[in-house]
Order: sequence, then C-alpha cells, then structure tokens
Amino acid sequence: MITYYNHLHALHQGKLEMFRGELVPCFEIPSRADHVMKELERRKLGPVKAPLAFDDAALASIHAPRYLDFLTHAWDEWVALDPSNAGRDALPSVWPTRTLRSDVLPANFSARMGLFSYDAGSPLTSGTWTAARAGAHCALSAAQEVSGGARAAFALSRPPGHHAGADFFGGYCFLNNAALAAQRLRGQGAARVAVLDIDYHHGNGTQSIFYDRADVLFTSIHGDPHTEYPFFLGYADEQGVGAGLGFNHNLPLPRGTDFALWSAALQDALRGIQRFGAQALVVSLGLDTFEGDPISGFTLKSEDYLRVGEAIAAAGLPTVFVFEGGYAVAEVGVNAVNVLEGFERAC
Ligand code: SP5
Ligand code: ZN
Repeated sequence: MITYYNHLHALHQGKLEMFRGELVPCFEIPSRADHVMKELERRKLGPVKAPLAFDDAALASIHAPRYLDFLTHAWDEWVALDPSNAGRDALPSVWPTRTLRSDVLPANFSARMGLFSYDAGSPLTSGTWTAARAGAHCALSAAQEVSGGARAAFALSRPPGHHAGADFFGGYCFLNNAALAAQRLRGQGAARVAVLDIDYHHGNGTQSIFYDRADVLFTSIHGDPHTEYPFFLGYADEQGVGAGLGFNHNLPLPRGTDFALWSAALQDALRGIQRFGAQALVVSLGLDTFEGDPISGFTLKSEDYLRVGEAIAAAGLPTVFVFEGGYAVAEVGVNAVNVLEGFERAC
C-alpha cells in the first residue's frame, strides 16, 4: 500500500491545551506520526511518497473561503497583536454561542479565533497552516491514487482532521482530511462514497459537512457523547437531514467497551456501508480506541487492529485510510500499521 507522508507535519507543534482549568502539555504531538512512519518502514508496507501538488481551490471543495483566509493569515495576525506572541501559541477564549452572532466577521483577531473554533484544546502555531495544508494534500493524493485504480492508499498526516468542519477548527483538527478525500473520490467519479470513522471520538466535523447529502454516507463508532468528547454531537438519533436523511449512522458505545462489543459495532457499520452501495471508502483511522490511550476509554489491544484491517478489507472497496487520533505514542505506530497490514493480507 502506498503512503502519502506529510513531511511538514512537525511544523505543527502545539505546546499547551486547556484542560480542567489549566494548560497542560498537548497530547497531539509530532512523535505520533514519527512512530507510524518508523513502523511502516520496519515492516516494509510499501512506498512512502510526498504528496502531489494541489491549489487552494482543492481545499475550498470542503472549507469556506473566509475560514481558509483566516487560517492563511492567522499566525501573522497573532504576532502583529504583540511581537512577544511569537513565543506563544494562539488559543481562543470567546465564542459566539447561542444568541450571539456568527454572521459578522469581526476585525478583532481574538474574536475571529472564537468564531472559527469550538474548543480551547487546539492551539494554532506558527506552522499550523503549512502543516495542515500539506496534510490535506496527502489525503487528496491518497484519494487520487485510489481513483486511479489502487485498492488502497494511506494518508499519514497530522494534525488530524475529523473534528474540523467547513468553517471551524477544534479537537486538534484544522482541515478535514477525510472529507477532502471523500469529496475528491466523488469528483473523480465514485457516485457513492462512505466514510467510516473509527477514531474514539465522534467525527463531528465530517458529520456536519455531509449531513444533508445522500451521496456521502457518514458512519462512526465512538465513545458515547453523553460522557465523551466532543459531547455536543454523535448521538444515535442523528440520521441526516433533507436529502441526507438516512445517510448518517452513529454507533456510540459506553466507556470501557472491549473488542467483542466494538467489533460487533464495526460489522453493523460495514453492513450499512454495503446497503448504501458505496463505490469507495474513506477510513478515519484513529487509534485512540487502544487500551493504553491516555485520553480515551475503550480497551482494544494491539493485535485487535489486525482484525480491524481484515474486516474493513472484507467490504471489498477501494479504500483511503486517513490517520486521525491515537495518543499512546509508543504503541500508535504498531496499532496503525496493524490495521493496514491486516487489510493488505486479507486482500
Ligand atoms: C483527533 C482527536 O482524537 N481529537 C481528540 C480531541 C480531544 N480533546 C479533548 C481532550 C480531553 C482530555 N481529557 C484528558 C483526560 C485525562 N485523564
Ligand atoms: Zn480521537
């Protein structure tokens, strides 16, 4: 399987995120991708390439122009506020919640940080835009590869993407890599594309992007939002809206869920994807379902990920894997590559 590797990923290196009233070291760190890369090479999974070139119009297939414009200039504006900001990451602290207006674009930079985000856990850094854009190009390249006839491709990119919406960041995500890949597959001729999101956290960004569409099915297995981040989306009664009604499938599971229960949900998700008649599949590949994950609550073991790959391969679809979460850094490489190797062996 070919991997498109975001060689610029380490330019996004957040220092601190807000958690329970204090700033704590970021969980989403560059060494995550380094471990996956090392394991890919060790097990000789296939060629690793730099992404193809895309113009920013490719990003506009999913993201709002005013959001892309904000991201492009955010760091310079942050430093312009105060030169000493160059040594600090930017975090939002005020948001347009219910009763406040989000149609007005404020001139104030802090106000725009809030307008275009939904949490204070996703620091924007000097290299965030450069890294996120190159990561998005990896996802687009992987989709291109699969559109061209490859059975599968892997986008090894960070920052992750599935919490990012058309015009907001959050959950460590800035550009929605999986959504960009799905849209690219549509544009290259796949009439129906399924997104299977197996990150521990509900992919609220991806769901919101495709919620009113019948051509992209969004299916997600995740921690029950009653108790788990992102809390405000991911419930089982969210089934889509308008033309999209019936094309959104959430499978929330309780904290403590083991592989037996989780893999039954995976079978359920895959049956839905078959029923839908998908012609291509995008997998939001989060590894934070692992028993050792520091911020999550499922108990999958490393060898279970081989079975996950096999089960996904059995769907028989051209598949784009997109790297998302997974914060047990020492194990994330083995776990990610287990999914890919399980997939390849079963093909
Ligand atoms: C892509 C992805 O996996 N994003 C996840 C974002 C989660 N952000 C909130 C983290 C809350 C941290 N909770 C720490 C619990 C420590 N016991
Ligand atoms: Zn996650």
